Amino acid sequence: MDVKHAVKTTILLTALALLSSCQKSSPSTSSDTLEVLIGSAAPLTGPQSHLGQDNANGAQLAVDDANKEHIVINGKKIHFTLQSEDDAADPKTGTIVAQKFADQKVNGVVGHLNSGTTIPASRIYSDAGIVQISPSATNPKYTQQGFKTAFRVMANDIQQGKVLAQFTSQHLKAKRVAIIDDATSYGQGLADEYAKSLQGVEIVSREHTDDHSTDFSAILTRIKGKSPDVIFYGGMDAQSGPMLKQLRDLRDKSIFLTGDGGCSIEFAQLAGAAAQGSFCSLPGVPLNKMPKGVDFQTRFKAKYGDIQDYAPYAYDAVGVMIAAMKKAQSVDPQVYVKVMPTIHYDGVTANIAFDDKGDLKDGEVTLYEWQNGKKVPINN
Ligand code: ABU
Repeated sequence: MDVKHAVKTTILLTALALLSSCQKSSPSTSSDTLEVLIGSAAPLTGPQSHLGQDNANGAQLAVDDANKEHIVINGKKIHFTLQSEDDAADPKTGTIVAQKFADQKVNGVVGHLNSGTTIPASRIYSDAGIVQISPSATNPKYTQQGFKTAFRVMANDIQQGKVLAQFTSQHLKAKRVAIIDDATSYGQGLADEYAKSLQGVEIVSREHTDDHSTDFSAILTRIKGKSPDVIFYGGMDAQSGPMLKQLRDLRDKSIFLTGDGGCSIEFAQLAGAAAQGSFCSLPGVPLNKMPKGVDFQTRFKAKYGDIQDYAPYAYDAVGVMIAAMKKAQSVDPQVYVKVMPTIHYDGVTANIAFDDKGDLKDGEVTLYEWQNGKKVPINN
C-alpha cells in the first residue's frame, strides 16, 4: 500500500469510528425518550364495531394530544402509543386480549367496552398489576370485585337503573311494563337493576334475547298480548334499533325505553322513523354541558366523524391515566395505581375522581327523547 492510499484509509476509518461514537452518544429516541404503551380493547368487528371504533378513536385522540404536550416524567421525555385490539364483544376473546396485554407488560389499559368482556378481563389485569379504566362498561360488578386496578369513568347501572325506573313511574306514569334483555352482563344486569327499582309498576312480561339476534317478532308478539304501557330493553343498539322498528310494524304503540347501549346515532339509523318519541339514557351529562364537550366534539368530528356514544369517556380514560402517571412521576402501573384514588382530573366529560371501589364519584345520568333524528336531553 502506498503512503497516499494508507493516509486515505486511515482518514476513512477515523471518520467511521467518529460517526459510530457520535451515534452511540447522541440524544436518540431510545436513550432519552421512554415509550409508554397503552392498550385499548373494544369490539372492532361484528355488530358493535362502530362503538368499539368510537372508543378506540377517542383514546387515540387523547394519546395524540398527550404527545403534543411533550410530557416529561421522572426526567424522561415520554412518547405514548396506543395499541388497539379487537375483543369482538366476546368474553373469551376479551380474556385473550387481556392476557396479550399482560404479556406485553403494557403501561395501562383503556377498556374494555362491554361489561361482559371487562369483568373477566379485570382479573387478568389485577393479577398482572395493570391499571384498567373502562370508558363504557357499566355493570356494577366490575368494581365490586375488590381489584385495586379497576376503574371506570362513568356512572354504573345501579345509578342508571334507578333513573330509568323513576322516569318510568314519575314521568311516563306507566302502570304496566314489559322488560326484554339480551342476556349479557350489561343488558341483563341493567334490566335487573331497572326492575328492582320500579315502584308502583307491574312487570307484565320478562323476555330474553341475545346480542346477535335481529328478529324479535315472536317476543314482541307475546308482549303485545300483555298490553304494556312501556317496553324496556336492556341491550345494545344493534338489537334495539331493529326491535323498535319491528314493534311499530306490529302496530304496537307502547313507549320504548332503553339504556346507554341503545342511545347511539346507530340506534336512530337502524330504527328509522320508529325512533321518534322513544327514550334512552346515557351516563354523564349532554355533550354541550360537559366541561370541554363542545371543543372535543368539534375536534373529534373533524378527524373521525360523529361521536357514537363513549368516545369522550375513552378520551378521559387515557387523560386520567396520564394524570396519575404525572402525579406519581412513574409510568409503572404498580406505582401510579397508588395515586389513582387521590386523583382529580379536569376531563372533557367531568371532573374525574374515584370512590373507594374505583367508580366515578358523583356520576350523572341523562335521559333523552329521540325527536326528528336527534336525541334531546330531558333532565339535564
Ligand atoms: N354500558 C353499555 C355498554 C357497555 C357495557 O356495559 O356492556
